[in-house]
Amino acid sequence: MSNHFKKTLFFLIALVSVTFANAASHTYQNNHVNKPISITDPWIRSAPANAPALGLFLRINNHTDQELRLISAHTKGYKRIELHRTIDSHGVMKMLKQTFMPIPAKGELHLKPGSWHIMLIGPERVPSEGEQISVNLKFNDGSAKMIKASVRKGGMMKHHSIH
Ligand SMILES: [Cu+2]
Repeated sequence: MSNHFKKTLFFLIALVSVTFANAASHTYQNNHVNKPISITDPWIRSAPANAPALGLFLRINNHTDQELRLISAHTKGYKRIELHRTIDSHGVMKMLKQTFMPIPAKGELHLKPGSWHIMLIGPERVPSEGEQISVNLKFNDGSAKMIKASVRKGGMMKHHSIH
């Protein structure tokens, strides 16, 4: 084997190894990117037939190392849908409209009564307990997630009538 040929062969082997290593890390990254966000236990609190609005709650987990934001929620049969946060302002519970909900890097945002929630306002028909409602959630990274929230009884939320 000529010296030149040996060098070329060595170079080719090195090149192939690097290519394989890249392919492997790519696969890993893609798998990771496939699931940047996971949603658990989406539910809607059951309400009387004349209720002006319904609360939607869930847990959102961010598996990336950057903050993600929930920017909107969409479903049929409501006048509008808003992102809300209930805060305690000098002993008075107030519901404030938010432009987004931050989900911390490698962290969780728990939407629950008395805290962050999605407000389904002006229902054409208030859904009954046990019904499942499809809701599409949109995030600032351009991704969207379709969830199915089941309607069930929930704990009391100190009430306020902003709607
Ligand atoms: Cu609200």
